[in-house]
Amino acid sequence: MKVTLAVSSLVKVALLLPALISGVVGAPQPRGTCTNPIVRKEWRNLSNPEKSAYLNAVKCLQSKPAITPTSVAPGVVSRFEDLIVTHIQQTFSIHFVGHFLPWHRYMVAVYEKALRDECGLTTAHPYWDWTLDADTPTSFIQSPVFDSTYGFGGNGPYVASPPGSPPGFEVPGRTGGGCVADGPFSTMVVRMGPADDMSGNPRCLHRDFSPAFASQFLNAAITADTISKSDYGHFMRAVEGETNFEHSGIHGGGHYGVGGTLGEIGDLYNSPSDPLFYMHHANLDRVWWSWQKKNLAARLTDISGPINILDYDNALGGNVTLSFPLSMGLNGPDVTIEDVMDIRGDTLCYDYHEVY
Ligand SMILES: *[C@@H]1O[C@H](CO)[C@@H](O)[C@H](O)[C@H]1NC(C)=O
Ligand SMILES: *[C@@H]1O[C@H](CO)[C@@H](O)[C@H](O)[C@H]1NC(C)=O
Ligand SMILES: [Cu+2]
Repeated sequence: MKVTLAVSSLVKVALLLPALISGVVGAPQPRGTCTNPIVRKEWRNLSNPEKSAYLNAVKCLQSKPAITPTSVAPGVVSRFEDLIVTHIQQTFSIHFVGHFLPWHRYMVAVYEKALRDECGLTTAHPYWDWTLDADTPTSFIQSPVFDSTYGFGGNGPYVASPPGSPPGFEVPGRTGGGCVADGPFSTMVVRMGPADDMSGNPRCLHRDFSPAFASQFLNAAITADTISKSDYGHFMRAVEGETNFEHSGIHGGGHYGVGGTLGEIGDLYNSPSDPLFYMHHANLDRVWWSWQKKNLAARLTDISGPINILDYDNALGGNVTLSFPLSMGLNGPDVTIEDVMDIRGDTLCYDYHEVY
């Protein structure tokens, strides 16, 4: 069985070779190995020039033309938006499913590759360890990630919810909702969304910090508890939490802690419009890798969870398995869950500076 899997994955790598991801598989290496992984670091462990280079690479991607045809997404303009389109298209098949973590692991890797290959990034993708900031609501808003020079900028000014908003729409304790006024993305034009609208709605980037919510769901204790789960099924459900604000997991903690009700990163479809999306998801990936590393032999193959959204009792279908396909649309080659189980494997080739 083991041999069969190894052979089939070698065949797959060979087929994909022309399109292979360079930050993901280094060219001079023998096929099927990852001997020199790039190392992802926490934002505050980058030097200031490294921070600026990363932010400039993101702006570069935002200034390059899209590869998505306008027949698919009429309003798409930039290369940065290509992955947003893919995320919007698959929203209901990549969240609250077993492959939520594998799909988003692959998404961050594909984004990292685009920043490196197309925009000259020389470091690995950084991550935001929110546990360093989430002790209190006040410490959260003071995170260096929100710095206006060496960070992603901060909150928007307070804006009331539109009249007639449904109950349950308000993220508890939200404080913003307006345009991000400082930092490198204060002049950014957001075009995709809201929700699944891809017709192009040019507007500013919004944030709606909900500091108490962030502190509640991104702290070190909840993260440690998540990583303590004994199998992938329980681990995955702890990461995603429930679809309400009372029982969010660390995933919702980042999305709603920063995006609240009115910020793009709080929009289930359009969340990758905020560049912080990738900083948050890189850390969620690091949480998964931290969990995997606690018993790597078993957890490089431990996968389960529903194929269909929220179908935890398998009423609509079964669980995903290692052969389940993951698509990044036009942004990268199709892979399977098996291909992304190991971040130092045949398809991905990166590591984390520190794990939990
Ligand atoms: C990252 O930076 C922090 C704060 O500057 C420092 O305490 C820590 O040792 C650094 N971590 C590594 C692995 O260099
Ligand atoms: C699906 O996975 C869950 C854990 O994620 C597990 O409890 C359940 O038994 C699995 N269902 C089947 C049919 O194997
Ligand atoms: Cu997502």
